Amino acid sequence: MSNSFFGNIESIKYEGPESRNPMAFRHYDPNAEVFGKTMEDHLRFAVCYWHSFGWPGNDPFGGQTFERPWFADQMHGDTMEAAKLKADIAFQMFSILNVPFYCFHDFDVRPEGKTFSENTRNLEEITEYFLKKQDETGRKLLWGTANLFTHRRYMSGAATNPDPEVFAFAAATVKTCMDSTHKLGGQNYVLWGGREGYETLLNTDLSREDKQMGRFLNLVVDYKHKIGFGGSILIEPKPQEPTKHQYDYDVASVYGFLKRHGLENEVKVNIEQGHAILAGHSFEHEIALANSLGIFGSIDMNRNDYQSGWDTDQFPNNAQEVALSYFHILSNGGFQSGGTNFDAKLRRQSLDPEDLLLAHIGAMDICARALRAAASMIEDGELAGFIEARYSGWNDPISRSILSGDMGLSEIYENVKNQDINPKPKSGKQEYLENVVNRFV
Ligand code: XUL
Ligand code: CO
Repeated sequence: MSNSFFGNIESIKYEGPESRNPMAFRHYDPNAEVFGKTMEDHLRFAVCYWHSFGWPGNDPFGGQTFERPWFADQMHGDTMEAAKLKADIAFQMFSILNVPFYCFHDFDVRPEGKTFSENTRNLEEITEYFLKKQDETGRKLLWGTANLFTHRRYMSGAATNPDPEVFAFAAATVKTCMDSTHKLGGQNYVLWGGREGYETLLNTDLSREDKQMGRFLNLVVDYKHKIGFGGSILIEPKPQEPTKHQYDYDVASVYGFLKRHGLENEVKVNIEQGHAILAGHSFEHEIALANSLGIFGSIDMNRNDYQSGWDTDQFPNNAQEVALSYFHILSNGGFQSGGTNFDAKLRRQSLDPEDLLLAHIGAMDICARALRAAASMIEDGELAGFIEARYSGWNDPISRSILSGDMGLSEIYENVKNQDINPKPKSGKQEYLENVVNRFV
């Protein structure tokens, strides 16, 4: 194993806001108490395997820029030996950063086999290896997932493929990934339907594909109960890219889908910042909506470039946006099984191993600052108090009977006429509330 990948850096420590050491945290102090819990327990950070250890630095116009000792071109191909070296360095990085969790797709961690059985054997072997690494380092699995989008067999979708053999292959693959996640003590299992959508309606039957996807998710939920997996099943919404239109467009569409298939009490959402932006929403909108529908699960923390229009998966660096996101997460009681997974990648010019550390240090610091700001906003109470007061008119008996159904349209009409009701508009106070937020960020 290569101990020298990160040079002689052994661990990143909290040094406080005044520190100028680039290899130290200025805000993330895992043991600091915020709002009755340690920062570590609030934020539940996870490193994602695919961007940090799998991605070669390519973009639509250029190929590999990164050189990594575990890449196929440096080893003798995509081998188990390479997968184990990758795991050694990945777990080393989790420890250096003191990140408690990680997340992976099967495709990120094992060599790609020629057959289903070869894939399964490879996944089982690497799962055993991960178990040992988890024991040695004390790191834990936030979630596992199956990559049902890279291989050419999935070009027309996995669950929504017109070919039932692809559906079956994908379902069997998910079973193996759930087994691996369960064995590793994973706290969630994620499904992101990268190709569950369409390129053109000219070749697509929407109602069939919805039924197929509903059946697929029911199979997953049944299997979760069968094996006694105690974690949450999470769907990750995204509106498009790679397909023109993805069915799990946003939190609202996912909720409609879950209701249609009787799964709204079984499945929650993993919300990604960049996906929210692609859907034309803000991150906090998606989180707040998931809270109000009772399906909030976990987050993929990153940021999209606001000009490029792609899913650029950058590390977060906007304190205010991140603070408002954690404000909604904390207002809802904080993470249960979920956490903060950095689904973020370096820029392709960031070649040095230390760039991986610097990216995570900055991201963890931004989240820590944002967490403190969010906790202060809640402790202060002014924002919540304003909303409470804004709707307080609904507490009177007549307004209550409108909502409860006791008053119908004719009774409402009689009341407005008899009382000569004449509403007086009140200010929404947006600028004032934005100023309140700025007191804390
Ligand atoms: C793709 C994406 C995925 C999911 C897991 O945009 O976010 O990496 O997080 O499949
Ligand atoms: Co994601």
